[in-house]
Amino acid sequence: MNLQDISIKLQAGKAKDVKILVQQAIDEGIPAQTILEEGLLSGMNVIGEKFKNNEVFVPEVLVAARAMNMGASLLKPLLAEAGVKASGKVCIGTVKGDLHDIGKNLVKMMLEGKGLEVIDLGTDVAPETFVRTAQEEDCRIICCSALLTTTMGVMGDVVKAAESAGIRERVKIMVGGAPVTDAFCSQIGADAYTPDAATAADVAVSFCS
Ligand code: B1M
Repeated sequence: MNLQDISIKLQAGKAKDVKILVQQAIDEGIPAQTILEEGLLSGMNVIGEKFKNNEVFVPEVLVAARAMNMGASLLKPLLAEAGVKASGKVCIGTVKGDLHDIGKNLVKMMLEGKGLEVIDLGTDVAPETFVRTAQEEDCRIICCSALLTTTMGVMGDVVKAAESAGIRERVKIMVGGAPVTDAFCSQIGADAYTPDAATAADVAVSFCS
């Protein structure tokens, strides 16, 4: 099948069709990572460009996002490779002021696939919430996602809050999201920046082993 069909249905917000096509692609033996990248993410990128150019607006983006999540949920068990398994607890969230959760959900999916226990704090998460959860649940990693240039600075506040709470030595802080870079990660004193969900999971495993 042509994975562009998934991309087109996703752009049109046709969640049910996306689900059917993703299942069809899986049944045809197309690798989950390829379906994700060339079908779902490719469609989301087109929507992103159109959003930027004011060709589509929030409601259209929301239905596309819903279609993306529906398709991704079918891929979840397949993306969870049988490879290296790790143990440890991680808390993840999108930082305060930011409601984007598609990338965060993908990272969560990949972390779970590697055997890590993930506490999902959702979106709009305050630095204190990340830190309190890490303390109460004995997390080894705090994962922060941000999609807005106006919210990525909150990640620096998470690092500071972890220092103030005295847990910085034993908790790794991982950051990611479209505007985040390696240089920004170093600047705020976080432990690791990764550009995508699969790499994030690999790094998390290395921190937990
Ligand atoms: Co928003 N939005 N949005 N949006 N939105 C962007 C991010 C934007 C780039 C669009 C644009 O202008 N081109 C722009 C940000 C500009 C900027 O800051 N420089 C933007 C804007 C401006 C806004 C609003 C302010 C718009 C408005 O209201 N005027 C508003 C803000 C709301 C808020 O958060 N307070 C807003 C709202 C929304 C919707 C609600 C409509 C919707 C979100 C729905 C949802 O998430 N449930 C939405 C969407 C969908 C987007 C775009 C189109 C797509 C984002 C996405 O899901 N990408 C986006 C444009 C774009 O990115 N092209 C855009 C797919 C996703 C898989 O990628 O999240 O990058 P991403 O995750 C990647 C990696 O970054 C990485 O892994 C994933 C891939 O493997 N990753 C990590 C992510 N987190 C990680 C953490 C890690 C490691 C890796 O370690 C911990």
